Amino acid sequence: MAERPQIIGPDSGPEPPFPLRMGGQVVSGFGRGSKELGIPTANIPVEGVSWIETAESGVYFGWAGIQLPPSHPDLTTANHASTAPSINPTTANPSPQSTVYPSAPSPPPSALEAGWRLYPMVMSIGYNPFYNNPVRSAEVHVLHKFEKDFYGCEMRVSILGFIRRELDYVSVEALIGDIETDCRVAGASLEREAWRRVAESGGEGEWLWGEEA
Ligand code: ADP
Ligand code: RBF
Ligand code: MG
Repeated sequence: MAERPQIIGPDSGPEPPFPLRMGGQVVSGFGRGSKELGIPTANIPVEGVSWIETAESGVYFGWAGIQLPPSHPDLTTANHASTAPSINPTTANPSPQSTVYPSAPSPPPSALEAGWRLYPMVMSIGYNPFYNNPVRSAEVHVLHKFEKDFYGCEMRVSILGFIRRELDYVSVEALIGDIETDCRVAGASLEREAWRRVAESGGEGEWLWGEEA
């Protein structure tokens, strides 16, 4: 994709139909080695999500809450901003390493003690035309560099906006290049005050840190 907007949605915050919610335990995905591409995605089951069938296939962004187990190394590194990792040197985007993703608001002490942490995220909903998946999937790339996996953990997402439609690509490098842009667009969109506030108490917060079913 050549020309792309660098920010999504108005400064006043998300607009209907957002926020949309989805949650569940992180399961194994297609094992396609998206980690080797530098883009791990936490897969969550789409069964029982009422809006998923009618949602447009594509890339969305918002906040994610994850309940990490007591032994998880990332519990100590609380909610600070994360620098984008170097994803793939062969792509044409300007140094993603210099991108700093916004930190999410902090959950209250009780939720922190229970292992909940909030992060910015981008996610893909659809059939991954580049890989021709037979089933619709939902996978979340959390904008944080984790020390360790979190398979089996409870994950909650609050989706606040739509970035672009799902595309087919001529090469894996082209796909990675667009995902790098998605990450930057999500970070820039979420760091605005009204969009951060959505992840606080009284907004989507209680959902994101597991206090709401
Ligand atoms: P799978 O095909 O099983 O989904 P991936 O290569 O996509 O495998 O890796 C996903 C797993 O990596 C997640 O389930 C999670 O445990 C871990 N992980 C580590 N860092 C991240 C991250 N920043 N975003 C999403 N998942 C991550
Ligand atoms: N797959 C596609 O086939 N087309 C896409 O446009 C596409 N966009 C994605 C955007 C993001 C932010 C993420 C995290 C993934 C995207 N994928 C896309 C899915 C990608 O193919 C998938 O993560 C890997 O195949 C691992 O399952
Ligand atoms: Mg995955």
